[in-house]
Order: sequence, then C-alpha cells, then structure tokens
Amino acid sequence: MPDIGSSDVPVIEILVKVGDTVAKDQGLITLESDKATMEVPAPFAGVVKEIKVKLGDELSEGSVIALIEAAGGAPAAAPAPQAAPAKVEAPKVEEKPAPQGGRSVLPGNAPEGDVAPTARAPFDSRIVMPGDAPYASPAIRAFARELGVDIRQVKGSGRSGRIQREDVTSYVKHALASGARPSGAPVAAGGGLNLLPWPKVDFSKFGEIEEKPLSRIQKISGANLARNWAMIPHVTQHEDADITELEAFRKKLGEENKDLKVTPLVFQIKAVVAALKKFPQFNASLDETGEKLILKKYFHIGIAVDTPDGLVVPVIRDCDKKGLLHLAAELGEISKKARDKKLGPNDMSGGCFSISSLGGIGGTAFTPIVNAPEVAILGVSKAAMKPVWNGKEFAPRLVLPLSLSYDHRVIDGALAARFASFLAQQLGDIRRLLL
Ligand code: CAO
Repeated sequence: MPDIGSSDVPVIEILVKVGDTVAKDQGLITLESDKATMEVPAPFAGVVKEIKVKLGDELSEGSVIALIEAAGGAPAAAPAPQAAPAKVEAPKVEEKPAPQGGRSVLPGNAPEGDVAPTARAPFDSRIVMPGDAPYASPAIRAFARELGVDIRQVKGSGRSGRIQREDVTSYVKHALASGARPSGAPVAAGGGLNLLPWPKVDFSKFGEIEEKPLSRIQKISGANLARNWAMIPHVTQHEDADITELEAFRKKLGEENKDLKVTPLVFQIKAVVAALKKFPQFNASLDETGEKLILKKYFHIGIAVDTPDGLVVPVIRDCDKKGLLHLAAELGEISKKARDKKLGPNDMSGGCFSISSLGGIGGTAFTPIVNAPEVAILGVSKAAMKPVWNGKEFAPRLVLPLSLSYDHRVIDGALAARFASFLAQQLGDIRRLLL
C-alpha cells in the first residue's frame, strides 16, 4: 500500500480475484477516505496469487494488498521505494530483477515468505510522475473534470505536491472570485458567486449544545449536492398522477408474489424509462465544457436510498430490459446493500436519471436536487385519496404527487411539462407501459 496521504482508509471494493491476470496500473482495490475514493493500481503486470485484504479492512501505508507473480516469470519490477498513490499515469520506477517466477509484493510491503525485504525510501512524486505531470488520484482528476478544471493549472498542497480536493475547490473559488472562467467551466463571464463566508457562531452562548461530526457519506454527498445546487439552474415541475388502477394491479401482483415486495417505485421506474425514450433530451448529460449534450442509448436509473449514514444513490442498470418483478427484486437487493454499507463505486455510477421517492414517508411535494451530470430527477411524494372531478361528479381517486426537477440549461419548461404529463399518463394507464 503506497502513501496516499491518510491512514486507516477502508477498502470499499476489491477489483481483482485470485487467478486474475492484471496489467500494470490496473486497479486492484478501491479505497474511500473522507475526501474521495481512489483506486490502488498494480505496480507491474502478473497473475494475482493471493489477496491479503477484505472489504472493510482499513489500510495504511505499507499494508499488504496482494501477492502477484510477475508476468511469464519474467523479471518483476521490484517494489518501488514508497510507490505512488493511485494515479492515472504509469509510474516510472527503477526495475530490479526478482527471482525467476518468484513472488513479488506490492510497494511498501512488509516482506512475505520468500520475498526479500525492500529498503524504504522517502516518497518523492517526481520519481514516479516525470515531466511535471500533475499528481492526483483518479477521483480528484474526475472531480476536476466534472468542474471543468484543467488539473495542470492546480497547485497541489499535499505531500510532495499532491493535489487534494481542497486544491481543486479553492482553484475554482479563486477563479470565480476573480471573475475568470476556469478552463471550460460553464460560468458566465463577469459572474462568480461571491458568497459571504459561512457564519461562525458560538452556539453555546445561547444554551446547551452537543457536537456531532457528519458521516463520511454526508460529507461526500453534501459536497456534491452543494455543487449541483449552486451550478445547475433548477426548476421543479409538479404533476399529479391518478394511480387508482395501478394500485389495484400492484396489490394483486403483491398477493401473487408474496416473497417479493412490489412497491409503487418499480412502476415509476418503468414509466420513467418510457418517458426517457420519448424525450431523449432527459436521457443526457452536459459534457465538461458545458457546450455539448451527450445522449445516452441505455437506461440506467439511480434510486435515492435513505440509510442511517446518509443518502446514497445506487443505480439499477438496463431498466428497459427488466420486468416489474425483476426490478422489484433488484430494488430490494440494492436497498439492502445500501443500508448494509456494501455498495461499491460501480453500484453507484453510470446513472442516466434518478428517482427520489419519499412516498413511503409522506409529503405532498418537494424539490429534489439534480444528480449531476444527469439533467433531471423525479421526486415522488405520498399518494393520497382525493376527490377528482370526472366531468359529472367528484370521484375518489388515488393521486400520486410527482416533482420533476430539471437543469434549465438543457431542458425548457415546456418540454419538462410534457415529460411530467407523459409520466402521469403512463402511471394513470399502465397498459401504456407495455407499448
Ligand atoms: N405513496 C404511498 N405509499 C408509498 C409510496 C407512495 N408514493 N411509495 C412507497 N409507498 C409505500 C410502499 O408501498 C410500502 O408500503 P407497505 O409497507 O405497506 O408495503 C411503504 O410505503 C414503504 O416503502 P419502502 O420505502 O420500503 O419501499 P420503496 O420501494 O417505496 O422505496 C427506497 C425504496 C429505497 C427508495 C426507500 O426505502 C427510501 O430509502 N426512500 C427515501 C429516499 C430519500 O431519502 N430521498 C430523499 C433524497 S433527497 O434527500
């Protein structure tokens, strides 16, 4: 385990298994620190002989991750002196021959079995990142890309010039405050949020208090929510769907499939897929320059899940190809995985559109925040019986409130109204979902 600038960082994903052939720089595990997730790459190609960590293990510099036999019994790259943290560029390290076919351990490891101990030397990013390439983890690079920041412009404040998340945010803050436009960032010239500093208050002056640190998930999702709220011009379109018939069918389905929980959400997923097919502008993302729309031909739906540690959004893939019962089973699985803290980055990436359902709890409407780089999100509140005028009289109908928030840079109000009313139509007459 190389030096990543923090210790006791939990493993949230193991990307390889015993017997896998790995390429040099291929990710072996994913770690999640307070600030970011990052992959730890293989320092050389070979076959994974043994994995020394499990999910949830907390690793520090020098922990043994895996044993890898160098490719084809060829001389293996000797462990680099305190090799680089997760990075995109391949490290250039001095190679030392290892015993033929012998095992090699990952950089910084304690000796293991027949492996000779390696001398440790202080880490210097210039050794492994020649040519003054910026030194940052893949997560930080992705973060910079999302904000439209050219990472080469950012000065790293971490050890040996490592670029941290704060370096990227302060670069953006500085650019906004000076009215400059970070490379490609979709910020109006002369703009800048020019916000007041956060109020610093000694609350204990007013009464008894208790301090409670935010969870890791809250910190990560909070930073994303704040950026999305600040950078996306949101509008929320409200609509009601008459789900009286849908509910009768759902109850019947539930009775026939007692081992499965079929909630209204699976119908909403199907209705959303139908709406995304009809209005492709919603199944899209702005690219990092803010000048091009990327239309997606797949239908992966993110579902906001409330966990004791905060909000997470796992993604159900290919919802267009799955039936209601299949989706119900998968929804049950991902909600459980989320609440058991077993979701990995792969479970939460690749979403096209998100649904945030508070229907099981209550409420009549809310304003969900778009989950960038998606361009819209559907909020669902609690269905309630209401008197609805049918042309002759008021009839009792079960009404489901929908709140569609969208990125007004990409979607016009009229299009959003059409999308929302199409959704309501689909949910009002589920035979349409078959079309
Ligand atoms: N109206 C009325 N009842 C509803 C409903 C709606 N819109 N949606 C669900 N229900 C009912 C379900 O049918 C279920 O009833 P029974 O217990 O009688 O079967 C009950 O509410 C609980 O449903 P659920 O919450 O267990 O299941 P779900 O499929 O509706 O939702 C999940 C799953 C994971 C989305 C949900 O548990 C959850 O975490 N919701 C919160 C999401 C959230 O926090 N969003 C906010 C994001 S912004 O901070």
